[in-house]
Amino acid sequence: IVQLTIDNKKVVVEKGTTILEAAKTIGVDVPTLCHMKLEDTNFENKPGGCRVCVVEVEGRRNLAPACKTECTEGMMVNTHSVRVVNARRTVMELILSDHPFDCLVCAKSGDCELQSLAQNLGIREIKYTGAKSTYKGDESPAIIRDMDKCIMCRRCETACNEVQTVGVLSAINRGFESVVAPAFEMDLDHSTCTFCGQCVAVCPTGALTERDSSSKVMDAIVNPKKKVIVQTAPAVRAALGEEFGMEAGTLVTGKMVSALRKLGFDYVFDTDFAADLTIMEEGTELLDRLSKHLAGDKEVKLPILTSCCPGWVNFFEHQFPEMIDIPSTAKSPQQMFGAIAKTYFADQLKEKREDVVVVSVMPCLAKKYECSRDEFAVDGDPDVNISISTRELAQMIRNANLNFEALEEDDFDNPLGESTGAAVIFGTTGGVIEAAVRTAYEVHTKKPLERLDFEELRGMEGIRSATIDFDGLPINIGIAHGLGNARKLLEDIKAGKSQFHAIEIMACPGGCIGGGGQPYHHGNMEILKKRQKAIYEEDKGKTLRKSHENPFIQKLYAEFLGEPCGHKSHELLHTHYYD
Ligand code: HC1
Ligand code: SF4
Repeated sequence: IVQLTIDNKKVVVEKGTTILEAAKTIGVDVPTLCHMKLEDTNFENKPGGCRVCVVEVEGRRNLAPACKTECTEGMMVNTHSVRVVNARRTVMELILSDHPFDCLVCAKSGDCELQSLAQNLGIREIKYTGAKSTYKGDESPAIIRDMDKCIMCRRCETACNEVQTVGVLSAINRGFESVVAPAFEMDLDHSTCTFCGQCVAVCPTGALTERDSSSKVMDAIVNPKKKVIVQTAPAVRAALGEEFGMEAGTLVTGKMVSALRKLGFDYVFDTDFAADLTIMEEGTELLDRLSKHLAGDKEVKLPILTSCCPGWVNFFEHQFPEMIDIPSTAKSPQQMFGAIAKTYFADQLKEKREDVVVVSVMPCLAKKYECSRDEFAVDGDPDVNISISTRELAQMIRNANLNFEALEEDDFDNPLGESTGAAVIFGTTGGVIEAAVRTAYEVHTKKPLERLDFEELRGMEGIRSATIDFDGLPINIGIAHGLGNARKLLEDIKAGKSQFHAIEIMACPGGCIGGGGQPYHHGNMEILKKRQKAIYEEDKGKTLRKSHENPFIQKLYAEFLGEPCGHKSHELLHTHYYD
């Protein structure tokens, strides 16, 4: 225990606590551009590089970086003396001297931590001008890197290398030339990047942003030859409101539908419909593998791994190529939706598939990459034409000058807009496997479930496990979110140590609610917990909460697909992976 004084307030903290953390406990927010601590995890980025967090410590000649200085007994700290503020201004002026001045047209404008700090410090002129460092641009299908805007905070490195263990980004070169980049400065597209977008989620400036496709969407909407269909992912409704100043965890499903209709989409459908469909296919595959396993088939692969997250698919294709026959072959709900929209629904509309444009609104950046994969197109026409993020949709709503908060609640169109509570919970870690359990249990036991809420599968722990009793048959379930956690479960499978029958993996911490395309949460895990709560709330409020009870899914099988994992399903709803 250490006792000190910060801004005339007594503080008692554990030994080893930094001034930055101690200040936080008394509500003093010392500014920083590089420090990032992901609460509830062990991940912390503290290179001590930006020097914005300097504070004055009585008796010391130099100002001290709060993120790197440990509290000592009797320390007297001042976080906002004139000397401190002047030093911060100088630091900012130096950072800005090597930064492009295009705030007005920067994708990060309004969400940029550098911009808001400059504002808070009242910077009104760029004192130091001269040479600026410039780097080559990099545009992948999902992410744009503009390293001229990088301030070397190294947060993206922590996200990519420590949280995700992908290891694509690292600092190279020295001095003025230093930059964070993939090895040999190759483009992200040629690296083993999974497009999870977690680097984008933590970047304080406009150095890492999504590839914006909203103008393509507007072009399709104004094209009279096209029928434009939109599908919205489960996690979007639990976060979109934040872009309009609403409290995190406010469900905005009805307002979102209303906004999409006003923006001019011909049909407003729900990815949740396809999530129910995914459960029918993936659940059947799980039960099929299980029954073969119980019959003593040594060839059958268990555990089955969920396959709806494209960041995760990229990860195992790159990093565990010898295991590509373990994940479910079910396409993701985004892609199942596209395949059904461009066949079954296009037929109903009597439209050619090329004249139907499918747009998805996703919390994810990897979905942009996923829909561009060759295997998800027919004669060059993609099943999903354009994927935009939650942030891009918010921008489209602002462009149209809609007053989001005041919008009436509206309902999705049918048939591809009907969904159950099981589909909604896909949006959070643990939800996909809980949805699968609800259906697989009833199909396997032919008995109705007595309880629908599987609390043992819920939560925010990075790796979780539970055994669910399928009427005498114990099913061992594993859950991982964040690719670093996924790696641990995969290593166990590789070593023959895994006891699981089924594992759900989501690339982003929190699952899709923490996706790289969601409103920036700046590392605040409380926001993710509120979004998670909202997802379970929406599930609870649904009349139907099991995927196999969705009447439009039943109709789709009866009229078009036949049976789950049947011939037509295999053709339209399943995929294969590449090593
Ligand atoms: Fe997800 Fe999924 S849940 S992957 O996290 O399976 O992005 O929200 O749309 O496809 O349904 C994302 C979310 C999303 C798919 C579904
Ligand atoms: Fe790493 Fe994910 Fe960023 Fe790719 S998108 S560089 S995998 S953090």
